[in-house]
Amino acid sequence: MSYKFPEGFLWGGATAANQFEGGFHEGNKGLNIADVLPGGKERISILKDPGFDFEIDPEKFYPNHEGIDFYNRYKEDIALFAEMGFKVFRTSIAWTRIFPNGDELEPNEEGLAFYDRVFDELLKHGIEPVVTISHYEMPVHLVKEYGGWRNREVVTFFERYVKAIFNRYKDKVKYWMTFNEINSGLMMPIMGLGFSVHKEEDKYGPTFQAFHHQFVASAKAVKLCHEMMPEAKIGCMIIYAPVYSYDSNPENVMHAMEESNIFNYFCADVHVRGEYPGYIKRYFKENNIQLDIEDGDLELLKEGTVDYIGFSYYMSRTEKKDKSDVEGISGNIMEGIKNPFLEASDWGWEIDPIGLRISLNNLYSRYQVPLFIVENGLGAYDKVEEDGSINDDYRIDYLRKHIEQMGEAIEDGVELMGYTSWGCIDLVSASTGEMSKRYGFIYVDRNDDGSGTLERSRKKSFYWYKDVIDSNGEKL
Ligand code: BGP
Repeated sequence: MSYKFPEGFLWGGATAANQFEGGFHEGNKGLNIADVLPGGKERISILKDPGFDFEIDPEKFYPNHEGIDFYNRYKEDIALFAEMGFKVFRTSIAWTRIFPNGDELEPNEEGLAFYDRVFDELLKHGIEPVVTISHYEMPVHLVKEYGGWRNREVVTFFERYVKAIFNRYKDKVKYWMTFNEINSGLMMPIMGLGFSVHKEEDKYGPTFQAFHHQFVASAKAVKLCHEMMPEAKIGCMIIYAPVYSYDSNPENVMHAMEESNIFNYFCADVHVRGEYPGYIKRYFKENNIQLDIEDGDLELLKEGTVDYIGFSYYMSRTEKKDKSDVEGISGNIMEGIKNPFLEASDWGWEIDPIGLRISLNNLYSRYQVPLFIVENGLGAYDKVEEDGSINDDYRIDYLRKHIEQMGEAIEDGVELMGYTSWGCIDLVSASTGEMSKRYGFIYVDRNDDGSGTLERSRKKSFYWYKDVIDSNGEKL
């Protein structure tokens, strides 16, 4: 069956500054959180239990320092995106390139000039940039000196950063997003909140206070964007994973609903509806959480609601109230009960294309705002054949099945703006810090230990995706 995607559908790929730019010291860039994260098992344990120092150990390898060197190779990479026919390219701006420490008064010209070069190059090829303002990073200095997002002052620094980038790129960027996967902060405080939660007793109250500061910061960015760029669109960005009940026991169904409220909807409710939902107020009351909300904050949340929802979709989750009698946990970071109907990636992420149609319908029926899938894809080990080819049929199969479900959801009436598959060029994995968890259409010769030529080559999926875009999704 072939699907009809709307005219002007935004096909493309997605990346994040800290995972692919490299050049961590170039152009006066300051240190950000990703720069002090090691790779491998050590990273996963830090992500699960944040709390460590921020010093760089000269003996250790830090995968994000060089990334895949997009900083120097952006022209070559953008030419490859153009060859696939990308309409849009999603990336993020590194806060530390613009304000190296985060609390300076004036932006760093070298950092601003770098993104000018990138956006100009994209536009030259007819590719619109889609820009995440903050993707899993913040200046280390702001965390050390101010305690990250727990501190209200950080909102002021963020606002200064946002003003600087809006001012500079207002004629170049039409699609913006505020905080990447803001809701994953519930699972990974280290990323969502930038190392701001260190102690067990700090986990809840300060986490929600930090969320409040991010909501205020986001609303300010949205308002500013609307004032400065009336033609532009600005969205939130959440991670979405439909939560299935383990069985039809109403206790478990209710539990799945509660999990979904907190995980999938809490942040989106504030971003899209501009107010704290009832279930979270109840949660605050029952857990004795009192937020410090300043005068005008609640009005601001109402005034700064987003134009669209950007979201990532990788998997669904299965939940049960009492897990003591179930065997098998899925996932490496976001854990759930194993779903016997689904297969999983090598990292335990359960592959569920129909879950994407469910997600699209859930989100659209709840909010009635345009949706934009800004991440989706299969992390896999790739094998380079002797002749240099990479036959990633498993990736094609994964993407095809997900795009088909997007087609179904569009038939269901969902308003979908576009699709940018994650890691369109191989890059450093966020959860493992490794290169070997690859998502790309473009292979990058770089290994987990930092060896490799960094040479780029086209995988089989490169040609497949080119055809998908060429045919506006008809040829899958
Ligand atoms: C999302 C993040 C990305 C990205 C992706 C894949 O959660 O927004 O930054 O990395 O997941 O995750 P991983 O790199 O761990 O495979």
